[in-house]
Amino acid sequence: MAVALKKKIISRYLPKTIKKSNGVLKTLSKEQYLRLYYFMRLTREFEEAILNLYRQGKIVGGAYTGNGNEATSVGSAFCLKKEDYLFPMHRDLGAHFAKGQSVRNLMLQHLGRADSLTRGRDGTGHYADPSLKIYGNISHLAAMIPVAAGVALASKLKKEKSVVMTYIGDGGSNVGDFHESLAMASVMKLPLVLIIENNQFAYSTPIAKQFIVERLSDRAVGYGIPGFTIDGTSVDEVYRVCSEAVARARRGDGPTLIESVTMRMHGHSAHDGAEYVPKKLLEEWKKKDPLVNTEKLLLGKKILTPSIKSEYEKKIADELDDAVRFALANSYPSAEEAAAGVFAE
Ligand SMILES: Cc1ncc(C[n+]2csc(CCOP(=O)(O)OP(=O)(O)O)c2C)c(N)n1
Ligand SMILES: [Mg+2]
Repeated sequence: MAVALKKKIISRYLPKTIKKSNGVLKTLSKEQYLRLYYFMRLTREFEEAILNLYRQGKIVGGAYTGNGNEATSVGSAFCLKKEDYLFPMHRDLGAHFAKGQSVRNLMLQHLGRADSLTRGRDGTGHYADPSLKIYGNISHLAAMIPVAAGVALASKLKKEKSVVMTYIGDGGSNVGDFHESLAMASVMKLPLVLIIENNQFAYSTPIAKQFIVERLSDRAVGYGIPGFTIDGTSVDEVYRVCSEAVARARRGDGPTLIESVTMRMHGHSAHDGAEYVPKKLLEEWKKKDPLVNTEKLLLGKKILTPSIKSEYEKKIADELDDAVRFALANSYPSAEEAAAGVFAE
């Protein structure tokens, strides 16, 4: 029921708004399609590896996945250039890869090791890598949006022509920071792209108990900026709408709000069996698996061939093997190192 409703919403809203574009819409090349597919597969398999390590007791803290969200995380960050800024959330591992982060660095990070980007002080995505302009998530929901808006303001003042892309969940989009940031970003025409990943749940709270607007992109109207609701399982659609929003931001025309509709296929994190999610809903969304459907699409277009597919499978398995071995061989930080720099003297 919820899925059918969402489908109706998506199909009703999409085409009209996209066609209004002024010609910057890009079609993906064969090479781009293959890279998107590669990153999506890498993301899915990296997270599977993390879940296995979690079950083996080798992960300190939680293990979050973006299973079902790969087209959104990869397709959106893929639109960014080197000079753009990425502020991903906890379901956006794919965005880190698309922005150039290495498998080894992300594995060190997830295993909380001394040579990770947080030097072992964190076991998820709370790192920053200024060399790649990736600023990992702030746990307090929506607190990252004012920071991203601030960076967009700095970029504008410095005339960098850089774009800032950030994300928030359906649940997090109800927090005040979300609205305050959009109020400021819209008035100041900041180069910000804000993506709401509507994955139907915020922990155990379904969207029906979170908001009564028909689509979260309707909130854009209140700030006088464009709002789009897209099928977040279609990498094609995610890329097309996000690249349009990025182009708009780069032109100096201000922020865009994008609601990407997906499903959280796993529990909130590995400890959560998500018994509260109706099985039927999961079965319906399983048919929209972004990785499976992208694979079908590319095989159909003859862009992906069985031999390229097995080459990718092998490359990913090797990369993950290498990264896991490399990270496990690295030590944890000492207690002193882990605590250093956390509090101001
Ligand atoms: C301000 C704030 N309130 C509560 C939490 C605890 N919390 C962490 S994730 C989460 C659910 C987030 O749901 P949503 O925004 O939909 O993102 P999703 O996990 O579904 O991707 C909650 C309640 C928090 N981190 N920050
Ligand atoms: Mg959610």
